[in-house]
Amino acid sequence: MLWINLAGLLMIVFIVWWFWLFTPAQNEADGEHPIPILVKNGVYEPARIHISPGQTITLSFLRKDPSPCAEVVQFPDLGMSISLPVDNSYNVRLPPLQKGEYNFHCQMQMYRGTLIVD
Ligand SMILES: [Cu+2]
Repeated sequence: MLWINLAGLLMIVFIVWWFWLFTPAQNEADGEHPIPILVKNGVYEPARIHISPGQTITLSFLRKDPSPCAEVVQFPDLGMSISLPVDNSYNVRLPPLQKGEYNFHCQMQMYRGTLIVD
């Protein structure tokens, strides 16, 4: 009897998690949640990020590469240049963007990424 109650409880927990708690994690580009970007081994991960026009988006850069190459991330179209700390997430808030593609890269343009606003 206890078993059945326990199984039922687990089922409820699972359903709550699946329908209410799990869903927001999929909507990373909805403007509420920062989009994590890993800076490691010469690449931004992900390097192509889809976002919606007119939304205020936050990118959360986690720089794992201590080399000076990875230090600065530049958004030339937005006139932004940001120094990233090593091993600490750093949030970069972007202004609302119009449709189009916006490149971002390190100073030497070895790290490269693209924001796709569509
Ligand atoms: Cu570089």
